[in-house]
Amino acid sequence: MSRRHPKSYEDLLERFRRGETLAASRLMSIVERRGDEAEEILDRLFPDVGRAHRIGVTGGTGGGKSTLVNALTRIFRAAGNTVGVVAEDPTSPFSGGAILGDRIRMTHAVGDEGVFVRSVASRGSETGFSVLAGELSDVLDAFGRDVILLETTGVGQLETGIRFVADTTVVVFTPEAGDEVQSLKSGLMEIGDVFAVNKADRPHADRFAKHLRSTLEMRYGGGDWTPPVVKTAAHDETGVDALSEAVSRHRSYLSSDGRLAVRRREGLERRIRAIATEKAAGLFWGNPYIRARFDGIFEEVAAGALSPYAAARRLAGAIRIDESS
Ligand SMILES: Nc1nc2c(ncn2[C@@H]2O[C@H](COP(=O)(O)OP(=O)(O)OP(=O)(O)O)[C@@H](O)[C@H]2O)c(=O)[nH]1
Ligand SMILES: [Mg+2]
Repeated sequence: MSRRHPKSYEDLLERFRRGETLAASRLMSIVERRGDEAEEILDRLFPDVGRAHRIGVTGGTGGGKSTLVNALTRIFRAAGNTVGVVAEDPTSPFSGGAILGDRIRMTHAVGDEGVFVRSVASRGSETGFSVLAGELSDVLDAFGRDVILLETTGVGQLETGIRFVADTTVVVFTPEAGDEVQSLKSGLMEIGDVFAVNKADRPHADRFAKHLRSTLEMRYGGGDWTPPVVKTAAHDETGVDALSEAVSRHRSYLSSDGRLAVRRREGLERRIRAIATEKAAGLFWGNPYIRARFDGIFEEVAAGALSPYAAARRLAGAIRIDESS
């Protein structure tokens, strides 16, 4: 019982505020587990959040996102920034994330207190990875990290959520055959503030980059910001300086005319809605009235006497009756 008492993290918060990496790591574990304690911690940290530049790095599997994040880390460190990294690990619940350590080769983090790396299993998250990524970023932000790099896989229907967490979203494409058509049609086109054509050491990189540039020019040309396209070869860090410059230019762009504030407001709104929806669903399924009636209604559907929609309407309607009584 006493472990659940708020006092159990009071000491952690104090050590966190003194800059202890281990305390930050523990707080992130609590946030990752979610629940009341996680919420209280995030409530407490919120006033200290908002200073860091949050950079999302997303794209298809194996495109070189981790390699780019590692290279960008070196560049941001060299410029005097502290760095936090949150990397989504899409490992299935079956393999349990055991190979996590091998997947992310953060060589520029080794032995450097100024770099904090956290990999997170994205499995089992109903709101997608982005809400958790935002919360973990809050912890790193309150910890005083200047730059936060968020690696997410840009696959699946929740792929675009990172756009609402990151100030700057870097979309990573590769020039591989077949990607051209697929990539340019994907939701990733909508969310990139900066595009990297990685594995530029491979054939057709120029052609792909040109095509991407003209597509973006058509879409955004004449506007305030046309997303730049940077060719990179992350494995030997070619072009990564140019990529970090493009990211910094986007940050400057956001800083003028209150754009950053507008963007963050949008992100916060999304986040509140996602959390509230999750809470409402929890209340619904935890409601004694619903619990008591579910089995009976379900049996009616199973017996063919009621349609699934009619059953759901009856359940949802019951909440209203329950609340007004
Ligand atoms: N030839 C070449 N290989 C690269 C380049 N960048 C990364 N790689 C290699 O591509 C492989 C995948 O790189 P990662 O950085 O793990 O890619 P990722 O997008 O993080 O992969 P997931 O997180 O598994 O989706 C590794 O073997 C890298 O060494 C590049 O620019 N050129
Ligand atoms: Mg990776």
